[in-house]
Amino acid sequence: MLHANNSIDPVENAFARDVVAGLSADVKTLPSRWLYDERGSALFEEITRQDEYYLTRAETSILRERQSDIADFVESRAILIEYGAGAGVKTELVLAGLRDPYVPIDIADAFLAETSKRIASRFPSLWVRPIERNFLDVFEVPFDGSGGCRTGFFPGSTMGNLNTIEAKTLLAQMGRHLGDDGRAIIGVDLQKNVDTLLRAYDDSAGVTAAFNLNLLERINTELGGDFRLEQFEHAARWNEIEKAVEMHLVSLCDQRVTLCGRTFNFRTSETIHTESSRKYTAESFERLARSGGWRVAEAWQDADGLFGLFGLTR
Ligand code: AVI
Repeated sequence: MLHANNSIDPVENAFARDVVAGLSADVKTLPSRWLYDERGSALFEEITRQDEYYLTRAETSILRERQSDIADFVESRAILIEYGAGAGVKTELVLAGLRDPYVPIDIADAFLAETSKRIASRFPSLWVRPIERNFLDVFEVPFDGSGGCRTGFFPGSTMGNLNTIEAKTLLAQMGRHLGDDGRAIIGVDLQKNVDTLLRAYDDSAGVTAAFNLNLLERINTELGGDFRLEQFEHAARWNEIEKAVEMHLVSLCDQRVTLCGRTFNFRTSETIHTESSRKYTAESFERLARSGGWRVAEAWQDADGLFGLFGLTR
């Protein structure tokens, strides 16, 4: 809703609420989910094709090379529930060994519709039942009457974008959705030398920089902000305590920004923290899985040991 001064009401608009709260904090931060408007989603797709961004290639190679092991682990279960749809060819590799139905869960309506359409045309006899939800919300996946066992699929290292509380909450929710005999396949990026990690989040073509800066553009367009993009710079930083690559937007001068009828001051070099991508070892992921009620039964890696795909049981 627009106020008399043409600003968006942060009480009613979730994006405005998060931006106002995030920029008002002592350490400025914005939730990474707002990076994914239409342009942000397209830029993310482009990131996955950059030489430096090894994650997608490595995970896809595991799914291809270990397809029969993964099919054995899944044991022709009915019902694949995918947390965050749109993983494209990765989903198709897992679906090849499964029976009905396929349940993609995603907050973005357009993504869900596109994924459902693509999967339905590739697997004409598969029953696709999309659920439009934020997978971090608490909700039920309706019982479909087939009584089959369920498998959860959460690829792409999106787990790494969740903080520890969110990750545990999601794992517990997956436990409820998938049941005591359920299984899950989760992809996470592995810890490695910091140079390789930082290059993956600051590619030479500048696609990741454009992806990060697009958040300011989105604030300008949707919330009437007056960010001057040329006065901010993308930075990827390694946080040794969190074992995470962080994306920041660095203010290049002392400046003042207005949005939603409020003014925010930035000092030179002050940053907005826009995303964390946590990196795991087999041991640290095992600890996380256990804290969410799961046990690691299988661990698959690509030939270079860059990425891990874990098969979980209860
Ligand atoms: C979606 N997610 C797993 C990506 C990652 O690697 O954390 C998002 C991303 N951010 C910058 N590059 C890619």
